[in-house]
Amino acid sequence: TIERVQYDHYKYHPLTEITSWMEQMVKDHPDVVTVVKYGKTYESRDISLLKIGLNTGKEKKAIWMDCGIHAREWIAPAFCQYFVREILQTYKTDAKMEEMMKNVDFYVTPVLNMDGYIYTWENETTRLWRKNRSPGPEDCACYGTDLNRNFDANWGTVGVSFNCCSNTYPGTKPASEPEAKAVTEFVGSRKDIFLCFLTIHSYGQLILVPYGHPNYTAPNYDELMMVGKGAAEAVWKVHGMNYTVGASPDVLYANSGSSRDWARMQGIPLSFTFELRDNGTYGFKLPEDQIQPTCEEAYSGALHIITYAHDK
Ligand code: ING
Ligand code: ZN
Repeated sequence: TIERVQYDHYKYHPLTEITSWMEQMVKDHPDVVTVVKYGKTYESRDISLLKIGLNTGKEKKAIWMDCGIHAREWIAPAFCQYFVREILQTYKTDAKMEEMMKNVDFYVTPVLNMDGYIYTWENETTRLWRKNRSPGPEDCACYGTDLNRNFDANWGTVGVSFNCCSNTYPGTKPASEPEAKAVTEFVGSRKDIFLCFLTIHSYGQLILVPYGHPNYTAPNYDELMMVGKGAAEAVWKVHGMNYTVGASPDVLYANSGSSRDWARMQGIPLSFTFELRDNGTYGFKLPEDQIQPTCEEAYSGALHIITYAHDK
């Protein structure tokens, strides 16, 4: 007999375990889950996502979710994995989830910045690394580009530093980095199918809408705010945590080159950044005993947006 140890969703996992978990999802749900490799990191690791949905033979719409674009935000990959488990567990008994699994495919990337994620697992001195691991330009000794400043969305204009040692270094040009290029090419080549684009970060308890640049407002800003506020209310109902909704210049500070803005500029109507717990008490080092409540509330918020996108 085969005895399988249950995957512990309420612990943080190194990349090797997350990769095996992805393969296990395909083995456990071969009719619903596939792994799609869509690029390579700077250090040549395969960037992969789980494509999840019921095969209906019809053309399907899609939902995008990526986690771990910033290396140190460990709660984000934990959430993507929790999200996958939840939808796979609920669709068999929940009629609404079954309907959505028939109409859309979920494209979930648990760890986008794999090189950076591994680096944060190396030792305590590198635990707070944010960027990817590509070397800077020739005249600079530092490593890493901020992947959430590297997308082709008002690239390099606000909320960046061209000092390559900075945590907001946007790279040498839009999508100069293989990780940002992979998302750009995968989503960009099938942008018409995506109803919604969710990119998961920590921390700050925010739901951010496009755009990060103060001079631009999304054409459907009112809709984005309404849906975002609905999501924040859904989050609040689970454990009473407050999430603030808005465009980043209004909520904190302006930024450019984010994947959220890029996705909206590509025509994907519902594009959001989630900043999960907490508000700074533990910050990026969110204790493991908060993984479960954080994931439960964020799932409720994400599902609010996804359901709206599906029903629209
Ligand atoms: N924050 C995001 C970042 O890329 C952001 C999103 C931008 C938040 C601007 C607030 C203002 O900086 C994190 N935590 O990565
Ligand atoms: Zn982040």
